Amino acid sequence: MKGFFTGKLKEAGVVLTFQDVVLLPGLSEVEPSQVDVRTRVSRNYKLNIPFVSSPMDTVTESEMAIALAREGGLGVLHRNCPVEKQVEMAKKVKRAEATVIREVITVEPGQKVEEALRLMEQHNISGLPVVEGEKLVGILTGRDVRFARPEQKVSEVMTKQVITAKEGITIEEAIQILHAHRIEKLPIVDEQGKLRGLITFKDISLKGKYPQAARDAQGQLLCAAAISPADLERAKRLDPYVDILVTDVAHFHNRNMLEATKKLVKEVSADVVVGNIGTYEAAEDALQIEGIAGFRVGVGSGSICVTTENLGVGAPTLYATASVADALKNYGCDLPIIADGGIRNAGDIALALAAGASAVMMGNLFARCKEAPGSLMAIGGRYYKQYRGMGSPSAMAQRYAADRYSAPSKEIAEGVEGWVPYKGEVSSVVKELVAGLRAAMGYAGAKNIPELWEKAKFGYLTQVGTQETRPHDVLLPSESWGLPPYTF
Ligand code: CPR
Repeated sequence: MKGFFTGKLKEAGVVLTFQDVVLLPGLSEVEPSQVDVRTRVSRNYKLNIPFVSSPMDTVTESEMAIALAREGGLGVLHRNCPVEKQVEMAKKVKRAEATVIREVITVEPGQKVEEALRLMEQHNISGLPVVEGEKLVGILTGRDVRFARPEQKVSEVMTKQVITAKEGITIEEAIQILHAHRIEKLPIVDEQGKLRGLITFKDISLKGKYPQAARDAQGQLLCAAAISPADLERAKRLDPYVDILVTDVAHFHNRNMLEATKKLVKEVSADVVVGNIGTYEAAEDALQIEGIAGFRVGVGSGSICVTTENLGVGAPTLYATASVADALKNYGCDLPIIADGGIRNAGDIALALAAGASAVMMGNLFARCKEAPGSLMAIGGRYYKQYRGMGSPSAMAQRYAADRYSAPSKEIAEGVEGWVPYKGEVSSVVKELVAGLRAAMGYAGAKNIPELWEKAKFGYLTQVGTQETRPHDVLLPSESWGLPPYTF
C-alpha cells in the first residue's frame, strides 16, 4: 500500500527537538543544591557552569566574555569585525583579572603626563610602569599625576624608587609586599631589570570576589574566539591571546572546511572546537581531523535563524547532539559537545546535556543581558535589547562574517534581527538557569553531568500532549484579559 512514507520518504527518520521530549523523573539520591554542574568545554579546558555565549555581534564582546567567565562559563568573541578589534577584545578579557599581567601597558619617561592619563582612562587602569625600551625606570601612579600639569614629562613626576619582585613570586608573597609598602602595583622584573609582568592589588582582590571563575593556568579568565577555518591569518593572530578557537561556519561538513581545518589545527596552539555540524556522518568526517578539541553542534535551531524556513534544511540541536554523541561513543572519542541553538530555558539546557552535550551555547538568552553589546530600547514601557542573526541582512552588511554562509546564500537572508526582553546582569540570568538546571538534574536522579548522560531517560510527547505540559485551563495574568488563550 502506498502511504506517506513512500519512495525516498521511506528513509525519513523522526528528528526530535526540545519541544518534542521530556526528561523522565528518576530515583534521586541528591538534593538539587548538591548537584555538581562543572564540565569540560574542550579537550583541555574546564568550566564551572556548562554555559557558553554565542559568537554574535549582539551577544559576545569583551564585557560579556569577562562577565560569563567570572561566573564560571565561557564567552566566544564574535568575528564580525576586523581582526585587530577581535584581538583587542581578547586582550581585554585576559587583562581583566590576572595573577600576573603579561601584556603590560606602559609609558616612556619622555611622554607627556596627558598622554599617560589618556592611556589610563582608555584601559581603565590607575597606574603605569615607566620603561626605557624594556627596562623598568619608574612607575606612574594616581598619586603622582594628581597634582602634575598635563604638559609635564612623565620622568618629572614618576616614582623612581620602584618596589619590584622577581619571577615565580607566589600570590601570598605578593600580597605581603603590597601590604607592607601600602602599594597597589608590583612590577615583575628579570635579572637585567627588564619588565616581565605586573601584579596588581585589584586583580588579586577580584580573584577572591569570583571564586567560581573559569581560569587558565595563569589565573587569567578563560577566553575563546570565533574564526573561519578558511582564515588562517585571523586564527594565528588570535592564537596567543585565547585558549580556544571555535570555528564559526553554518555548515562545517564541507570538504573545503574540513581540509582547511586540518591545516589550521597544526598551526595554532589553542584548542580548536569545530562546527557547526548536525549529523552522525558529519561527526565521522570531522573525527578524521587530527588534533581537534571539541564539537559545536546544531543546524537551524537558533531563535533568529530562518535557514530551515527558507532553505528547508536543518538538524535541530537536540537531534544533532544525540547524533554526534552517538558517533563519538562508537568511535571511542571522549571530546566534548557544545549544543548550540534554540535553548529557551533551563529545561532545554537539561535536555541538551542529557542527550550527550557537555555544555550549551546560547545567543538569545545572553543577548538579553546588560553585558551584551546590542543597544537597549524602551518599547511600550518595557526595555528590550537588540538581537540579530549573523546571517541577517544587517549583520552580513558588516561584511566580516559573511563567509559564515555559503556564497549563494549571501543573497538569501539566513537570519532575522529583532528585540529580546532586557533581563539585567549576566550573573542573575546565570543564577536562575543554574538553579533550574540543578532542579532538572535532581529530578533525573543525576548528581553531575556524566551521571546525567548515563541515567537520563527521554519520553516522547505527542503534539496534543505538548499542550498539557504547559499551563492550561487557567487565565494567566500576563495574557490579555480580553482574549483568553485557553478555552474552558
Ligand atoms: P539562540 O540561542 O538564539 O537560539 O541561537 C544562537 C545560535 O544561532 C548561535 O550560536 C549560532 O550558532 C546560530 N546563528 C547565529 N546567527 C544565525 C543565523 Cl543568521 N542563522 C542561523 N543560525 C544562526
